[in-house]
Amino acid sequence: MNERQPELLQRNAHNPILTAAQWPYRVNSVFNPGAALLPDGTTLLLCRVEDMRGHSHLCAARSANGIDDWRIDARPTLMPDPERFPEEVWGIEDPRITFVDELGAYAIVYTAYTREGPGVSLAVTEDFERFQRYGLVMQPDDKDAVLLPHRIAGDWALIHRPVSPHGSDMWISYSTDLQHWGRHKLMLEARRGAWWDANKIGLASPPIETAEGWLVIYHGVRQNAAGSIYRLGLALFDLHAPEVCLRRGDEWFFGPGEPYEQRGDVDNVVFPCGHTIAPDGDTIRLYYGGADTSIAVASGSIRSMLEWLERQPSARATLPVTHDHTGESACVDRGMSASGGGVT
Ligand code: BMA
Repeated sequence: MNERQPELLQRNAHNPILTAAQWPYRVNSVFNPGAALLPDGTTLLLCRVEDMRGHSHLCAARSANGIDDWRIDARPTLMPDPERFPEEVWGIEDPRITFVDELGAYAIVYTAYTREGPGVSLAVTEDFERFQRYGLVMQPDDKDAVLLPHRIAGDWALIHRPVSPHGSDMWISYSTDLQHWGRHKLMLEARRGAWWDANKIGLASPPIETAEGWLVIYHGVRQNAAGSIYRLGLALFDLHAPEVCLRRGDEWFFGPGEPYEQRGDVDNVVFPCGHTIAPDGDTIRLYYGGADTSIAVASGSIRSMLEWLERQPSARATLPVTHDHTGESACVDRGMSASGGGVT
């Protein structure tokens, strides 16, 4: 049986750290923030804010310590602009932020809620005041997307989560200009059957570049008779070919456990879209939406996450991993056929 292991993430005692009650204008809920550590050390959260119509926009909150004393923009920071971008007709949601050295700016990849379902949009900003919109870069049904912070072998790389009749898996696509995307590759498949991450997964916060590979926190959705449970897992991908999975944890490492995660507009959801990493290069603060209602933070160590991944049973079973980069991955559910099966 499993030995008891220390928790990888510790919830902050002040959770939830941001709620609708703190907002300078009337809103229903605040959740699923993207995060950035600004050059002066300020933590900026770009929060998804749901208004009283049920439509979302994005609003920035800034704090010197990343925990309290938030300064919240008096008005929405980034509003849907359906006149120029019709795909934003039902709102914009779930931003994920990466600082891109080459652009000298932050890339924000977010969900545009189109009449045909959620799609992926991109905007770039230097200051979180003025935004250059690229519009829809992945058509519906697609979400849970982020831009990697630099080119891979000369091309930009976008992780996203299209929906297919076979399941909702993570893909990666490449581009020379941030606008036109191709060379689509399957990155991580949802497992099938009884697994905690069966049928539907998606990227959580942006991948973390480590010496061992891209460390990816992803969410898995378990459907049961009572609804869904959103939990978090870990996987590691090749630095030079991020579609190649090196390790994948079998178990989830974080899930709804506190009242603000278990009860809200959507019960039993922890949903991170952003994190900050301290100057020590190891301490991570993961910012997440609790039950689609409020914002919470939990902290941990990147090194401990990598060590945890190494101890996972399937990592042991599949190591040493020898990849020829032809797409065969150590991370498929070996209990099932490659074609999936079991789910219709
Ligand atoms: C997902 C996204 C998230 C949301 C989650 C739980 O599909 O829409 O924004 O937090 O569902 O409702």
